[in-house]
Amino acid sequence: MSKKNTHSYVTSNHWGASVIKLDDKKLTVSSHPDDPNPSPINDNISGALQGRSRIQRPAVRESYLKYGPLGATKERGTEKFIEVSWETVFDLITKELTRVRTDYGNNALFAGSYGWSSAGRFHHAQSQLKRFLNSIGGFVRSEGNYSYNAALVLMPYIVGNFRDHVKQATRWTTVKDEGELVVMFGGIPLRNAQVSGGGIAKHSLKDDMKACVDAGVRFVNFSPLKNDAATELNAEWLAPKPGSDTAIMMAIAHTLIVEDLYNKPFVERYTVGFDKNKAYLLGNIDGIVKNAAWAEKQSGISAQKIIALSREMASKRTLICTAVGLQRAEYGEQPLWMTVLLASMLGQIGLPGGGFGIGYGADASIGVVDRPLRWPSFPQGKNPVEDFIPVAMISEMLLSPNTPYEYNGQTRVFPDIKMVWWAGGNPFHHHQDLNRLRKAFQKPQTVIVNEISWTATARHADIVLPVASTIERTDIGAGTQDNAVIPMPQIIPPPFEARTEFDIYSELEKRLNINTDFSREMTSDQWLEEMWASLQKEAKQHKKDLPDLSTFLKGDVISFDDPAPQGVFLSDFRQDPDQYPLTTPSGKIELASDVIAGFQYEDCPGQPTWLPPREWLGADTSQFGLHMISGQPATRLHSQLDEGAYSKSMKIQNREPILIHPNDAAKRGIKDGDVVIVFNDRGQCLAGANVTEDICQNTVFLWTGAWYDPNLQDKNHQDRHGNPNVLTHDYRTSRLSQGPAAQSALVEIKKYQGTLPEVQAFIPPI
Ligand SMILES: Nc1nc2c(c(=O)[nH]1)N[C@H]1C(S)=C(S)[C@@H](COP(=O)(O)OP(=O)(O)OC[C@H]3O[C@@H](n4cnc5c(=O)[nH]c(N)nc54)[C@H](O)[C@@H]3O)O[C@H]1N2
Ligand SMILES: Nc1nc2c(c(=O)[nH]1)N[C@H]1C(S)=C(S)[C@@H](COP(=O)(O)OP(=O)(O)OC[C@H]3O[C@@H](n4cnc5c(=O)[nH]c(N)nc54)[C@H](O)[C@@H]3O)O[C@H]1N2
Ligand SMILES: [Mo]
Repeated sequence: MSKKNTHSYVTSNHWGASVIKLDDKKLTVSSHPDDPNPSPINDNISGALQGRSRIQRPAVRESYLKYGPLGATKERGTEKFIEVSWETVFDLITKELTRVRTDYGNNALFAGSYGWSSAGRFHHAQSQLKRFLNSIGGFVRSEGNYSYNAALVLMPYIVGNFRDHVKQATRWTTVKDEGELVVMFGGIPLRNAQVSGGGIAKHSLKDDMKACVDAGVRFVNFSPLKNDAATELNAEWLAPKPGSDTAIMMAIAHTLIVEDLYNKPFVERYTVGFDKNKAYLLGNIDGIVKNAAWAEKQSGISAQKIIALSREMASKRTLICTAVGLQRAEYGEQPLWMTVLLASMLGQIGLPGGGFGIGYGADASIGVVDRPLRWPSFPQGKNPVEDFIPVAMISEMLLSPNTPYEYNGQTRVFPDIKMVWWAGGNPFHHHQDLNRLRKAFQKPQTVIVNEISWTATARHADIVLPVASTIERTDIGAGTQDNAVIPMPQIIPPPFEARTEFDIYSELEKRLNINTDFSREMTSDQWLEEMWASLQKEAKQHKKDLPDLSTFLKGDVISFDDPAPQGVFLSDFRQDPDQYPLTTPSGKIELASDVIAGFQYEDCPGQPTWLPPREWLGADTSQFGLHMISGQPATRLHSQLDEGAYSKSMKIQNREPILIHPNDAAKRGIKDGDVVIVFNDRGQCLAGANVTEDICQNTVFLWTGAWYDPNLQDKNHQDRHGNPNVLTHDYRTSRLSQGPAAQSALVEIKKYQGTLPEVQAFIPPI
């Protein structure tokens, strides 16, 4: 693309490259012309970054400012903030960091700081914070993520490192050429594939999948939501009870056994433990035969359908795709392990267009493109504190210091945290059971949050630092799994008194009167030059000459060759399992695991097991009759830029939409467009009813990401805006992975009566 005039810039976000025109302070954001399927999330940028919710100046919670960390009187999240100078805030932080480290040590400082922050290799919020804290003795970190924690912990025991495997996912090009059937659990929602960690130059998934359909590949979609499969796929839609996929997969496996349709040589050569699965599926262990009739009772999918599909899967080149959304539920390990068992029984792992893939659709790059070389990054340094928590145990850690917990075969003890510092994440978006998190957030003596906007997390802090966003700082864009580098020039200066995080820590480094390990006494421009030079060197080894940094920043996307356009997952292992063993204990696929069995967790035994969740439609639904799913929003990235135009355009009377089936709505006297109260024992929120046959009965879908807006005058702390995490529980997947388990929650709904309260989430608390 050529630049139209001096005020037109290319930039990057997690949802893709875009072109921004600056016309006398007015920003116009459009999609990049080379992107075949650009994301409309771009439309949120200008409205949100220049909106009312932008943090303008450093701010301190009123009673914290008056009485200090040990004297603050009121609850966090209830008070007004006082704007102060950078001078004042730097003094406060310097003193408090020194006090906490001297009195309690660095392991009283939690800076797990989970969250997606923004694209850009240098101004990455967590890397900046972690490097700074590492230079002064470290911090307690968090391990894993909210996306696929069960997979991160389970998969190494049974197939290998999950992050590596996601990159090696079988490409759609091979499905087009060799595939015949794709069976999706949780679909492959194109709305999710708008996004790719670190950015993506071209959204090709839609066209790649469409090419498969044109080549005659059939798609089957097990999902509560019809449009988890794009219309173009003409997928057969089967809607099981949420949380019952494991039972369906077991019945398919059972059918393959009793009809002698499974691939014995594959199971024999490439796997261990199958005898245990066979005994379990045939009912020889617990007396329950996991046949199709049994699965029909659990899932609502007819036995006949399950048997017919089993036969079809065995007779065709079949790819099984399981969405990571399924494992974000109680016992989330089980559908993963069953996916691997099923694919092993079909015996097509390592063949083009066959086998399995977990997480297709969770990121625009999976099965589409990969990174040809290591992109430069801002080094975090070494953390002298060894302690960590599994990421989704944040409330538990703050509420129960010094108590033991189990995780992945270890018994660990929670640290006693006195200070929390969060940069680039929004726990009051991402964590479950927000009323519990509110209580947990009262525990530390000091909470610092670096933010662009007045999110609920910023409102629950003591000290809030206003930071620059992507368009207000210079950076180098490159997606973790993309084959392009994207310029990210500074387009406008940081507004009001916002500063880059690099500047903030460089200043603190001086005041703390310590070493200069953080900045190395370099400016951000010098760091960028150094990072760019290292990329130029790497690129040269790949026979690619890159321009100098300033030319790059003024220019356009630079693409490299995709390293594996015809990649097939585990093809090496299939070819020669002795030469290319897996990294599992046996080197083979572990359909039963002695190591996991040795942990003796009844919530995650040593082989795939049917464990009905505490909350699902198979449990007691007399009080709360609807299963609530809360997946990723089409109109934004999580909670980011919720004040933007596109995000707001889909809200109903300013509330987040909740999808509900016409029969469920009629039963409750609810009409399309009504505002409803969604409630259970844990909390309540308002939402806008979207009555649609796209969702199966007895299930509702409330997107994540509406900014938490509790009415603190109300005894239920009713959220006025539609945040599902006031309703989700904080149980987690199992003791093995301690992952978030948001998708297993029961709720009830009624029509809202009376005058609607105003949504206040975007009004600054100053
Ligand atoms: N119920 C339910 N809950 C879920 C999920 C679900 O399916 N259901 N999904 C989970 C998943 S998979 C995930 S990954 C999480 C996502 O959870 P998060 O990653 O925490 O969500 P984001 O809204 O992306 O939060 C990023 C925050 O960083 C801020 N930010 C952006 N750039 C910068 C920067 O440069 N510096 C600083 N300091 N801040 C910046 C943004 O303003 C925003 O508030 O949510 C999880 N929560
Ligand atoms: N637009 C947009 N895209 C995003 C994100 C975003 O915030 N916005 N977030 C990104 C991130 S961080 C992640 S981790 C990925 C997440 O990617 P996923 O985890 O794949 O996304 P989800 O929307 O949580 O879940 C996918 C689908 O699973 C279905 N599902 C849920 N429970 C069940 C079940 O029990 N059985 C079956 N069969 N289906 C079920 C839901 O209908 C849901 O639409 O998305 C990424 N993409
Ligand atoms: Mo995620």
